[in-house]
Amino acid sequence: MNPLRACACFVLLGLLSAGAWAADGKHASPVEKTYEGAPSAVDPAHAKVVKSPGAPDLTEAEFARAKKIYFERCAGCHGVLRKGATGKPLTPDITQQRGLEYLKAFINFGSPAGMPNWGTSGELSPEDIELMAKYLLHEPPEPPEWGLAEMKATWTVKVPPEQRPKKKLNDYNIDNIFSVTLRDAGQVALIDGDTKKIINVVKTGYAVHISRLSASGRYIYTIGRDAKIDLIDLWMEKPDVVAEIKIGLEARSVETSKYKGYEDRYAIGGAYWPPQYVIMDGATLEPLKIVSTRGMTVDTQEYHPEPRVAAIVASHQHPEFIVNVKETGKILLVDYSDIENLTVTTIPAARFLHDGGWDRSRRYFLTAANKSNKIAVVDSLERRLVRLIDVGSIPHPGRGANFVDPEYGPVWATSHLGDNSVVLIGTDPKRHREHAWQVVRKLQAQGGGSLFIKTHPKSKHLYVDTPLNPVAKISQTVAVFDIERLEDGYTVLPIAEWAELGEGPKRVVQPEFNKYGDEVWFSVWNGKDQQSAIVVVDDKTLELKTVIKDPRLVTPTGKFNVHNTVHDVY
Ligand code: DHE
Repeated sequence: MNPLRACACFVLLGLLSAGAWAADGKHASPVEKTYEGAPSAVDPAHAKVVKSPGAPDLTEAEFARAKKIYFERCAGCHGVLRKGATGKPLTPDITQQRGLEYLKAFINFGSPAGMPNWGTSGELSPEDIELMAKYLLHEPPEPPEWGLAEMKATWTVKVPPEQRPKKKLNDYNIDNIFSVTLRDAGQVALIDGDTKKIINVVKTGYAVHISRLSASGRYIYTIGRDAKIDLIDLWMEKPDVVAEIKIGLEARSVETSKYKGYEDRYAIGGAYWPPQYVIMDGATLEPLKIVSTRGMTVDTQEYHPEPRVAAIVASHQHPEFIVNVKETGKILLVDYSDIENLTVTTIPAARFLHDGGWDRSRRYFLTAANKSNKIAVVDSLERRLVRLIDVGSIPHPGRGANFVDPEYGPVWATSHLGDNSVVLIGTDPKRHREHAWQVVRKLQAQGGGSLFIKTHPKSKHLYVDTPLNPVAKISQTVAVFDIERLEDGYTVLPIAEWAELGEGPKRVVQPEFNKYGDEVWFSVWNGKDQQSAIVVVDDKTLELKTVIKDPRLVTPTGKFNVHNTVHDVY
């Protein structure tokens, strides 16, 4: 796997596809495909080779090369088992019917539906295209399972709980620390939000994805794309990793128990491969209960062998984790009060579930079923689906943004990958019943390619990023709406320009507030060998406050403020 390649590919496809957004929402734009098509962390060497009747013979070496290309370039969209996700299914019953020549043309030229043009873009040679077409006629090789024995073999407690500090041993204002993903370095930087100094750079999993906090705010949990979880103790003199485990071969999500009485007790990791989640001891990461997500899809009720675990949030209403299962379109409420006799409530939503967050009351979970162009609303108190709401093309809220609309009352907002809209959904069924769970406003922001949107209870601003927009002027800036005058449109902040970096894509990604809600941080995400930065903006004046630059800040993307992440403030 080579993250740089993915990044370069990003740029190339971005340029090729300027303006080519998926207007119908069913088809992916090339940029979006590339976003989903990052190299799979599943090591192709681990997959068992199967040669199939009806497929041309491949030597072991050819098969191995094709497998590698498939896991690096194709698995993100078509699935490890080729059963299809946002890309089409590619199982031999289908591919053998289509035939070799058809497959070669498809791989070479791509399709308007979003398949990248691997050949004509120069990404794959004619020999590799021939090889891939032949490979697709074979049965998909299956990566291994990852059960308790494999997890335990990778589980290390570096500092046992009894040897950890009994009280905070440093002078940091840990509530205002930011855990910053250094994507291509496989590290997180812990940055002091008060002084803007780097406290420590900690080695984590490959292409580390997100950080989440324990309910007390003491522990940070990070998850790598390779499914490695690292547990960082913020009470140490110099905060560092105290335990680690690998919960599968590929993963994206981690969360901790936040219900009263269970603070810091459990952690949960959700895997893409194998499709499963695992509940762990919060202080040591000892794996306690592993549950597979394989099963029937929500709509056609057919078996899916690879339903990946997407976002997980911790309920504040019950001792439960809320687990999005992407391909089956189901939301699981996993009761951790008795993990021996586990109770799981299954809520039907829509395919393909991705990310989401709480409304401001922290009772309703709003989550994107992104290829269905819907937001699902779950009432975590009554454990039921409230509504599926039609929104724009491929909603991508991150955790979304909560604020009070001057006309419609409390709302939660999402931006979109596939169009320029920002959709506001009413969230107050008590005092604004007529607007609850309705789209009350659609704002027009800079363009498609948005990933994250953010505000803070103390802020009057709504920030909308557009890092995947193919136009540099848009991907390198951010749109800001005045919440009290939404109809006035937006102001554009030239974040990347403020960073004064050299060459590179310089995508501006993921706004995150500090604890006090008076400054907002943006990553300027450059290539792995180029300089990146974090730009801090004064939320009141919308002026540049400071730029954090350091050679150690390699490809910063997500930023997680301790206070805001503990309390789900967004
Ligand atoms: Fe993410 C959240 C999956 C690509 C940055 N990303 C998530 C979540 C999932 C997910 C399931 C929700 C986790 C949760 O809340 O428990 N992301 C995926 C992918 O499958 C995808 C599309 C392709 C891949 O191969 O990984 C993908 N993500 C990206 C990126 O390319 C981004 C922009 C840069 C990076 O660091 O890799 C990226 N994803 C993020 C961030 C969050 C996230 C910053 C957390 C946002 C938040 O505020 O909570």
